[in-house]
Amino acid sequence: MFLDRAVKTKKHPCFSKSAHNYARMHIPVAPVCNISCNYCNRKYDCVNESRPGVTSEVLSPEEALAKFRIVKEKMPELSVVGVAGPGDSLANFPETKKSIQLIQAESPDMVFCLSTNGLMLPEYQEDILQLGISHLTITINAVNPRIGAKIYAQVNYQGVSLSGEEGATLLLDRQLKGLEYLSARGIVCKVNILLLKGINDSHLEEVVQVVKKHGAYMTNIMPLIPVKGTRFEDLPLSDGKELNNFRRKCSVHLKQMYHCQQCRSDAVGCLGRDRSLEFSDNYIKERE
Ligand code: CLF
Ligand code: SF4
Repeated sequence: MFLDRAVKTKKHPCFSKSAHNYARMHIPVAPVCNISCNYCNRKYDCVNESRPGVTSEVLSPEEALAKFRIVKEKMPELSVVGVAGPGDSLANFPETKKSIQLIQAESPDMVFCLSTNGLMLPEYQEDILQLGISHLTITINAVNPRIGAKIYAQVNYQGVSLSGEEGATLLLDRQLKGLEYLSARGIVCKVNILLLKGINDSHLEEVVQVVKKHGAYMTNIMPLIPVKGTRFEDLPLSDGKELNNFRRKCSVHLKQMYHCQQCRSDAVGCLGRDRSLEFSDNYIKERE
């Protein structure tokens, strides 16, 4: 790993458990999504990186900068700024890019992090490198299009909407291409995998092995939080013990994350010590 990436990883609470006293801030500047997951209801946040049932405010890049200034002043332990929805960070790339540029101009020492479904990675991989983003999360729930077809209802690419295995094949191809390209150039890539019982549970190890081959630094197997009105709302759930067994099994292949908080897209604070309400737009307006 490149030296500065190793130093930054030590200050990133998602990538390093020992960084638990460092805080991250999500700037919710990405409302649009370009795929349709069967576990997602867009009334809520992107389940890639969020807890459903909590609707986030959406900020413009300028508002994100203003919020960043407030958070940074009150939270000296802030080390990471991330874009994790509420839609997809790359489906809103102009806003994502501008927000990062604005914040970076003031605080070049921040670690910048993106979370994405990966569909647009090949389009934006050069921009991601140039922007100085050091950490990336791609949600890859399947590496077999037959399984992917059960998870993704639609994949919208260049004005065409694909479904079934066709959509899943395109998505997977672009996820793996982006992962490989960016990992090879020093971006620290984590792959999030949603554990979907009866859909991909017997496939998890294969996902981990394939993403490892394409350069992933670690994987984060997360439990499904069922959302009403979605196709997967009644999927059986896993308890913590079962989840950790899956993670342990996969740890033979690759580093695993055990401390994910499935954050909101406007989360602020150290992992497990969320302070997002304190910095919500409404709260700030009330004080003004
Ligand atoms: Fe945010 Fe995600 Fe970056 Fe972390 S969250 S974009 S990598 S800065 Fe972290 Fe939250 Fe788990 Fe995500 S605990 S949901 S893994
Ligand atoms: Fe929802 Fe995220 Fe899937 Fe888009 S990528 S459909 S926002 S869970």
